[in-house]
Amino acid sequence: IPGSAVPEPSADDASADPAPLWTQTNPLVGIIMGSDSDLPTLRPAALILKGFGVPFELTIVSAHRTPDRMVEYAKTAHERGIKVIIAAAGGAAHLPGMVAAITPLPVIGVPVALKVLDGVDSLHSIVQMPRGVPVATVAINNSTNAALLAIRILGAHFPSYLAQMQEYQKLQEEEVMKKVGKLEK
Ligand code: RP5
Repeated sequence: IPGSAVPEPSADDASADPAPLWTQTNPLVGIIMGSDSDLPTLRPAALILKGFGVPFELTIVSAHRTPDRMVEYAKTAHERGIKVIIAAAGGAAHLPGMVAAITPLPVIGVPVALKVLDGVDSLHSIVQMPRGVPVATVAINNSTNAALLAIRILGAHFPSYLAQMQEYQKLQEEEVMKKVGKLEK
Protein backbone atom coordinates (compact mmCIF):
# COMPACT_ATOMS: atom_id res chain seq x y z
CA ILE A 1 0.00 0.00 0.00
CA PRO A 2 1.71 3.21 -1.07
CA GLY A 3 2.47 5.55 1.79
CA SER A 4 1.35 3.07 4.38
CA ALA A 5 3.30 1.08 6.93
CA VAL A 6 0.68 -1.65 7.00
CA PRO A 7 2.04 -4.95 5.66
CA GLU A 8 0.04 -7.17 3.37
CA PRO A 9 -2.01 -9.64 5.43
CA SER A 10 0.01 -12.56 4.11
CA ALA A 11 3.37 -11.05 5.17
CA ASP A 12 4.98 -14.12 6.69
CA ASP A 13 8.15 -14.52 4.71
CA ALA A 14 9.99 -16.88 7.02
CA SER A 15 13.00 -16.91 4.73
CA ALA A 16 13.67 -13.17 5.00
CA ASP A 17 16.85 -12.11 6.72
CA PRO A 18 15.84 -10.80 10.15
CA ALA A 19 19.25 -9.36 11.03
CA PRO A 20 18.38 -5.70 10.41
CA LEU A 21 15.12 -6.17 12.29
CA TRP A 22 16.14 -6.87 15.76
CA THR A 23 17.79 -3.97 17.44
CA GLN A 24 15.67 -0.87 17.37
CA THR A 25 15.74 2.12 19.69
CA ASN A 26 13.04 2.48 22.36
CA PRO A 27 11.40 -0.87 21.65
CA LEU A 28 7.74 -1.27 22.61
CA VAL A 29 7.61 -5.02 22.07
CA GLY A 30 10.10 -7.54 23.37
CA ILE A 31 10.34 -10.80 21.45
CA ILE A 32 12.17 -13.46 23.40
CA MET A 33 12.74 -17.08 22.50
CA GLY A 34 14.19 -20.06 24.29
CA SER A 35 16.78 -20.87 21.63
CA ASP A 36 18.13 -19.65 18.32
CA SER A 37 16.46 -22.74 16.86
CA ASP A 38 13.16 -20.91 17.45
CA LEU A 39 14.19 -18.03 15.21
CA PRO A 40 12.53 -19.22 11.97
CA THR A 41 9.24 -19.42 13.86
CA LEU A 42 9.63 -15.84 15.12
CA ARG A 43 10.54 -14.22 11.81
CA PRO A 44 6.92 -13.63 10.77
CA ALA A 45 6.33 -11.75 14.04
CA ALA A 46 9.36 -9.59 13.42
CA LEU A 47 8.21 -8.84 9.89
CA ILE A 48 4.70 -7.90 11.01
CA LEU A 49 6.03 -5.55 13.68
CA LYS A 50 8.44 -4.04 11.21
CA GLY A 51 5.64 -3.58 8.69
CA PHE A 52 3.50 -1.73 11.22
CA GLY A 53 6.45 0.38 12.26
CA VAL A 54 6.46 -0.94 15.82
CA PRO A 55 9.91 -0.72 17.41
CA PHE A 56 10.87 -4.03 18.96
CA GLU A 57 13.77 -6.03 20.27
CA LEU A 58 14.42 -9.70 19.69
CA THR A 59 16.73 -11.88 21.72
CA ILE A 60 17.32 -15.30 23.23
CA VAL A 61 16.25 -15.83 26.83
CA SER A 62 16.10 -19.42 28.02
CA ALA A 63 14.14 -20.34 31.15
CA HIS A 64 16.26 -23.44 31.63
CA ARG A 65 19.69 -22.53 30.27
CA THR A 66 19.83 -18.87 31.32
CA PRO A 67 17.46 -18.60 34.29
CA ASP A 68 19.15 -15.52 35.76
CA ARG A 69 18.91 -13.73 32.42
CA MET A 70 15.22 -14.62 32.25
CA VAL A 71 14.56 -13.17 35.71
CA GLU A 72 16.52 -10.03 34.88
CA TYR A 73 14.68 -9.57 31.57
CA ALA A 74 11.26 -10.07 33.13
CA LYS A 75 12.01 -7.80 36.10
CA THR A 76 13.24 -4.89 34.00
CA ALA A 77 11.38 -4.99 30.67
CA HIS A 78 8.66 -2.54 31.78
CA GLU A 79 11.28 -0.15 33.16
CA ARG A 80 12.87 -0.01 29.70
CA GLY A 81 9.58 0.98 28.06
CA ILE A 82 8.55 -2.43 26.75
CA LYS A 83 4.73 -2.67 26.70
CA VAL A 84 4.18 -6.25 25.55
CA ILE A 85 6.37 -9.35 25.65
CA ILE A 86 6.12 -12.09 23.05
CA ALA A 87 7.73 -15.23 24.47
CA ALA A 88 8.27 -18.31 22.34
CA ALA A 89 9.51 -21.71 23.36
CA GLY A 90 9.27 -25.35 22.41
CA GLY A 91 9.05 -28.60 24.33
CA ALA A 92 8.95 -28.01 28.08
CA ALA A 93 8.07 -24.43 27.26
CA HIS A 94 8.31 -22.66 30.60
CA LEU A 95 9.59 -19.33 29.33
CA PRO A 96 6.28 -17.50 28.73
CA GLY A 97 4.78 -18.63 32.03
CA MET A 98 7.84 -17.85 34.12
CA VAL A 99 8.20 -14.44 32.51
CA ALA A 100 4.50 -13.78 33.15
CA ALA A 101 5.04 -14.74 36.79
CA ILE A 102 7.60 -11.93 37.15
CA THR A 103 6.64 -9.10 34.80
CA PRO A 104 3.54 -6.92 35.19
CA LEU A 105 3.34 -6.64 31.37
CA PRO A 106 1.04 -8.66 29.09
CA VAL A 107 2.81 -11.79 27.85
CA ILE A 108 1.89 -13.50 24.59
CA GLY A 109 3.08 -17.09 24.36
CA VAL A 110 4.04 -18.75 21.09
CA PRO A 111 4.25 -22.56 21.27
CA VAL A 112 7.04 -23.76 18.99
CA ALA A 113 6.75 -27.19 17.36
CA LEU A 114 9.81 -29.40 17.77
CA LYS A 115 10.50 -32.60 15.84
CA VAL A 116 8.57 -34.74 18.32
CA LEU A 117 4.99 -34.27 19.59
CA ASP A 118 4.20 -31.66 16.90
CA GLY A 119 4.18 -28.73 19.31
CA VAL A 120 1.30 -30.06 21.38
CA ASP A 121 3.71 -30.36 24.30
CA SER A 122 4.70 -26.68 23.88
CA LEU A 123 1.07 -25.61 23.53
CA HIS A 124 -0.01 -27.40 26.69
CA SER A 125 3.01 -26.09 28.62
CA ILE A 126 2.14 -22.51 27.68
CA VAL A 127 -1.65 -22.50 27.69
CA GLN A 128 -2.24 -24.32 30.97
CA MET A 129 -1.30 -21.50 33.30
CA PRO A 130 -2.68 -21.42 36.82
CA ARG A 131 -5.25 -18.77 37.76
CA GLY A 132 -3.62 -15.43 38.45
CA VAL A 133 -0.76 -15.69 35.96
CA PRO A 134 -2.12 -15.15 32.44
CA VAL A 135 -0.32 -15.90 29.20
CA ALA A 136 -2.23 -15.05 26.01
CA THR A 137 -1.40 -18.14 23.99
CA VAL A 138 -1.54 -18.21 20.19
CA ALA A 139 -1.66 -21.25 17.94
CA ILE A 140 1.38 -23.49 17.48
CA ASN A 141 4.10 -21.68 15.46
CA ASN A 142 1.74 -18.75 14.84
CA SER A 143 4.00 -15.83 15.66
CA THR A 144 2.08 -13.75 13.11
CA ASN A 145 -0.89 -13.70 15.46
CA ALA A 146 1.37 -12.96 18.41
CA ALA A 147 2.59 -9.81 16.67
CA LEU A 148 -0.92 -8.81 15.58
CA LEU A 149 -2.19 -9.24 19.13
CA ALA A 150 0.72 -7.18 20.47
CA ILE A 151 -0.19 -4.42 18.01
CA ARG A 152 -3.84 -4.55 19.11
CA ILE A 153 -2.73 -4.16 22.73
CA LEU A 154 -0.59 -1.20 21.73
CA GLY A 155 -3.54 0.15 19.73
CA ALA A 156 -5.46 0.66 22.96
CA HIS A 157 -2.89 3.36 23.82
CA PHE A 158 -1.58 4.52 20.45
CA PRO A 159 -4.29 5.66 17.99
CA SER A 160 -1.96 5.23 15.01
CA TYR A 161 -1.58 1.49 15.65
CA LEU A 162 -5.34 1.19 16.10
CA ALA A 163 -5.87 2.87 12.73
CA GLN A 164 -3.27 0.67 11.07
CA MET A 165 -4.96 -2.42 12.49
CA GLN A 166 -8.27 -1.31 11.03
CA GLU A 167 -6.58 -0.86 7.67
CA TYR A 168 -4.99 -4.32 7.97
CA GLN A 169 -8.39 -5.85 8.70
CA LYS A 170 -9.89 -4.09 5.70
CA LEU A 171 -7.08 -5.38 3.46
CA GLN A 172 -7.55 -8.88 4.77
CA GLU A 173 -11.24 -8.73 3.96
CA GLU A 174 -10.54 -7.36 0.49
CA GLU A 175 -8.10 -10.23 -0.20
CA VAL A 176 -10.72 -12.81 0.67
CA MET A 177 -13.40 -11.01 -1.32
CA LYS A 178 -11.09 -10.97 -4.37
CA LYS A 179 -10.86 -14.76 -4.09
CA VAL A 180 -14.62 -15.03 -3.70
CA GLY A 181 -14.98 -12.92 -6.84
CA LYS A 182 -12.63 -15.21 -8.81
CA LEU A 183 -14.45 -18.35 -7.64
CA GLU A 184 -17.82 -16.96 -8.62
CA LYS A 185 -16.73 -15.99 -12.13
C1 RP5 B 1 13.35 -24.65 24.18
O1 RP5 B 1 13.91 -25.84 23.78
C2 RP5 B 1 13.57 -23.72 23.04
O2 RP5 B 1 12.57 -22.75 23.02
C3 RP5 B 1 13.53 -24.59 21.82
O3 RP5 B 1 12.27 -24.56 21.19
C4 RP5 B 1 13.75 -25.99 22.40
C5 RP5 B 1 14.94 -26.68 21.80
O4 RP5 B 1 16.08 -25.88 21.95
P1 RP5 B 1 17.44 -26.26 21.23
O5 RP5 B 1 17.85 -27.58 21.79
O6 RP5 B 1 17.14 -26.32 19.76
O7 RP5 B 1 18.40 -25.14 21.56
O8 RP5 B 1 13.90 -24.16 25.34
